[in-house]
Amino acid sequence: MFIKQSLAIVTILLATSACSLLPTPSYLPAELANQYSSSVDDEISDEFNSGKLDTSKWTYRKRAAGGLGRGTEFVNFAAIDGTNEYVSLKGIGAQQKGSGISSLKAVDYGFYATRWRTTGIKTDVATSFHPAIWGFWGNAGEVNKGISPKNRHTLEIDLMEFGNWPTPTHWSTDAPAFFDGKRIVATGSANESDIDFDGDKAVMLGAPNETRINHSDWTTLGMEYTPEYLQLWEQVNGQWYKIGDTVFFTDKNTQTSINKLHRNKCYWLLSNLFIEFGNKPRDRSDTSLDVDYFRFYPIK
Ligand SMILES: [Ca+2]
Repeated sequence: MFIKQSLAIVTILLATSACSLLPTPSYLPAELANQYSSSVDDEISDEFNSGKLDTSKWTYRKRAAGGLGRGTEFVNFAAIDGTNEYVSLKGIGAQQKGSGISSLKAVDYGFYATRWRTTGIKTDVATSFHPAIWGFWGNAGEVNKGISPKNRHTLEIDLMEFGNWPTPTHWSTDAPAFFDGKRIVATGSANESDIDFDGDKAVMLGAPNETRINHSDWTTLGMEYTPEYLQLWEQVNGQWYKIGDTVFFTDKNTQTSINKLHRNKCYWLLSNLFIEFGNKPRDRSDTSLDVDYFRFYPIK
């Protein structure tokens, strides 16, 4: 009996010891552990490790200002290391086409985490492509989804969006609000009568951000979307840090606040579109938006 108990204790100690050697997963910022589920919503989250598009979660993007490619030439999978893969959304300059995928499920409050990089994006010349990871009330997909149009106030959340017209080429994080499908200016008014369609928007991380111009490095971003605010995070060397400005849901639209009427569920789009605005010279070098994972931890 004593031997059995001792063996059991030794076994437990060994098991504990073995576990302690494993790196502690830092999937969520530690200080947010009580706020969000420790498990992802598997209906929209994807590690992109299965070698092909999971059509129970994603559809190919359909509508776009520029051309959209199809098939594995444009949406393919490649290995990072071991069994970890990423989805690669190609932009092929000679064909003037980009690519994109859209979620089939819409979600709102929770913590979003995504690891991504681009290839082929040069900082010193305007690119013809437009990589972005963003939420919208419609998915613009081949399997088309959208939330009820009865909600006249809507919100777009650009977790990461490249500007492809200025140089240096850069990305930013913001959240333009819409009324009846048109963008609202940041007048500071709760009254929707003073709408200007060339308006401003709430900005979490402005652009250009000179410290973030090495676009071929993997970048891990997190974003809190709660009924009260939007907050961007970045994970560096396993540690999460808040970055940028908090945008609060209030009763008006400004650069730092969004009228809470606009809070809506979003479909999530991962896209690398071909878009050329104006007459500026463009670099049509092939590009890609590579995404290691997209995770959504619902709010508790
Ligand atoms: Ca992956």
